[in-house]
Amino acid sequence: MSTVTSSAPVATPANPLVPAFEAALRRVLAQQGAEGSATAPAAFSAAALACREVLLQRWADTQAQDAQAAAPGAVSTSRRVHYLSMEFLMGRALGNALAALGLAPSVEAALNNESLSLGDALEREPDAALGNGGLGRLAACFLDSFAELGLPAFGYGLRYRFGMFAQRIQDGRQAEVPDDWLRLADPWDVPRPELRYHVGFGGRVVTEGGARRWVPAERVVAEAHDFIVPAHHSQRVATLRLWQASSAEPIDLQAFCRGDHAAAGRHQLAADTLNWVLYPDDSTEAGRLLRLKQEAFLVSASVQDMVARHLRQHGSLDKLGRFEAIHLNDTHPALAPAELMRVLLDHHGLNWDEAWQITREAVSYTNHTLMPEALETWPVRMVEALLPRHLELIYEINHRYLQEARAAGADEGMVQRISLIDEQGERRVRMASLAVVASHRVNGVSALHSELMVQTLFADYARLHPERFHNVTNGVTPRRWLAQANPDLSTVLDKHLGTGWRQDLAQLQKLAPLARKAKVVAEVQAAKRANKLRLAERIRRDLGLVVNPDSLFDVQVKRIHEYKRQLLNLLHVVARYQAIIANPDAAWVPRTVVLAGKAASAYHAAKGIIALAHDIARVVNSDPRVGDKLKLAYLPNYGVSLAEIIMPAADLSEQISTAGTEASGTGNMKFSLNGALTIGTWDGANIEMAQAVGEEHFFIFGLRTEAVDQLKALGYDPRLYIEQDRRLQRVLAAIGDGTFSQGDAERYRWLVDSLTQRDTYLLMADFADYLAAQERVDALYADPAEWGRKAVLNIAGMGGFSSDRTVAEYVERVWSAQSLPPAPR
Ligand code: 26V
Repeated sequence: MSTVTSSAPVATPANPLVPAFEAALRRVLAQQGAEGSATAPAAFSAAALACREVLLQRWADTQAQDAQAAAPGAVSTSRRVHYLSMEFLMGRALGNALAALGLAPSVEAALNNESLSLGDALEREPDAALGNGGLGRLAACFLDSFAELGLPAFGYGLRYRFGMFAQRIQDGRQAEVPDDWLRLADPWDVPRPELRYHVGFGGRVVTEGGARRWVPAERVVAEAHDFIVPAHHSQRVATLRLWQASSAEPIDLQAFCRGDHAAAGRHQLAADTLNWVLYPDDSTEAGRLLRLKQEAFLVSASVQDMVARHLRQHGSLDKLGRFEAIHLNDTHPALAPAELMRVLLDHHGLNWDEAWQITREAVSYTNHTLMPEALETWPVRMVEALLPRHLELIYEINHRYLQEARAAGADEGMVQRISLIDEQGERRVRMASLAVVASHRVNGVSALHSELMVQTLFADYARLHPERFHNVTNGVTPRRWLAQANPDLSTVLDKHLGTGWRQDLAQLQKLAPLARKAKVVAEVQAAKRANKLRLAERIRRDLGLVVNPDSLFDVQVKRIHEYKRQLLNLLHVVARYQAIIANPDAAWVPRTVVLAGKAASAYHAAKGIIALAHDIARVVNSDPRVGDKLKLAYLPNYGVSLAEIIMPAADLSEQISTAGTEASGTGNMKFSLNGALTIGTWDGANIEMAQAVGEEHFFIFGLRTEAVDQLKALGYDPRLYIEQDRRLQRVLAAIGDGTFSQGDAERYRWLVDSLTQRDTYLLMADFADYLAAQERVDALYADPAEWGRKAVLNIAGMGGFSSDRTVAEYVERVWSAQSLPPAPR
């Protein structure tokens, strides 16, 4: 299987890269051949190393171009973007690099000469899974668009030794295994030993000559490792700069000589620990101090790197905010404004007003969730112990901000609400408040989310500074999520639309009139069937389960969270199972329900949902009365590479969060772009997608946000819904009586209790409407021509959901010099 054959059309017969590339490839293969026989891993590293040479040259050229554009006197409208994120969910890089460089055909030929296959080589690459979910994958799509749009931009992150854990399923339960993604040498890693900065922790602040100076107790060195992201239609690249910590102190030789090796390496170990893991747990207290340290480390190294580059290019700091943009991907890097203030005040001697003006011009912030449990706050005592100077600066920012607010008429209640410090109980720093106060722009990630953001979470700030708040709806890169992941569909699109959609996704519109042509619909359906066969093979390989490729592939893949309601999906599976048993001879539309996703390791309810899915699957899949009328497949270890197989193969995309809870979603876009129809609630970006595609081509169901709020305000009682619905009663009874848990009626009692007593996410209230929508799905699927027509219209409507459009809007509204108020001087 080759996933890059429909690569971008840069691959002309006279691709000038080819001769040098082939020579490099032959050299590496020969070396490896001499050391043993050439194998798929050898083929992978040979191809990657050969790409690396080209990328390094492009990196140097891009930096030179950008330095020229930033030179004093040059007219440049877009500021250089520094995208700070604790997560970048990159996935594999080789297929993307080959597609971008137009080198796939020549590598394929070279490998075939050695009896190797490109598909096998691609499969050897571990995913770079330096992220948890949507937020991290969005950052990865943005890097692709930065390169493609030629934006001078850096992603800044941490070089985690272990990425997102690998998920194993043992006895139907999730087990977490460390993801040792760097166990093989990483061919993409470009160490930059010349880019090193000191980062301090702890200690105290002293006054010297009237100025405050921080004397940290511990110092680590941050060293840059670059990962180069190529554009597909130009020679430009974007840089992902990942920081690696090492100790600034050498080993303690005296301790070593005493034989106390642990004490001798203490500093080194403390520094190493910083890079050990990406926090997979968005929901525990454990390791929080280390997490805060990681955030401070990312922020300090990145801000120092930016200031150093700016000084090299401009010689002074007064215009820093007009040339450099610092973007906070959620609040995880929200210490950045405090760090920038520290550098400007303490290292460069600026006064407060100058430093604050620069900081506010530079900083902007994206909020990615309104869920109160996910809002980051840090105990004041923790910040004080680790970052005493930053805490002083946060206090001063707060003091001045609250004074201004009082002067503008804020009462004490308001002052308490907008304060950067939460004074209730243990005092805590509110990171979202710091991010809003220090930013000139704040945005949400879909129209609904941005609106709710200013009505709820940031209502006070929005009243005080309405001009700060904007919406920028998320998008996904069509290069990875259509061209690379779905070569068959890409070929169909190329034939009818030309190849330009890779750069300008809006061209998909041209497909809409072709939805009436049976031949075009049939071609799209043939591509879908090929992708379904590929997924069916993966399900057989991973689960030993045989599924019917002509059944309706009904797919929900994403992190497991109660608000995303994978449980509602399971309730439907059980209801359908019971209905099939009750009436096996009815004309059932065969369905394969596919689930995948990881649960945070301490998130017990989410893990319970995974267990229930496996328990239901065991019973349903082995019931001879059911056959292929219904199958449930839970694919383990969901990640970017698995998503690349799943997205193109789905008929139906499940986007069923409780209205008002999913900030945007991006999986929803990937599915629809690949020709799935969506069953979804009026939530996040589902709304804008339905409007773009036409609501009549969407399966919309469920309560809308206002209705959810109203119901909750009136005192929601799930029992009222259960009492009225016999199907719901039977489903809950079966889950509660051990039907799926080998007679163990205790196993899911907590779950049934929670649904009948609290049902925080309103599954009971939406159940009947969800089932009705599923019936409409069945009816439409029974009419393949009509289903196919709507699938084509879904693809055609997705032109607006490219991350190129998203990034262009960030440039226009957030990152351009024009988005700043005129300079006072
Ligand atoms: C959410 C929650 C919800 C309650 C329990 C704890 C917890 C922890 C983390 C999160 C999500 C944090 C941020 C995040 O990943 N947001 C996702 O960002 C995507 C890109 O903007 C967006 O498409 C998703 O809707 C949003 O959930």
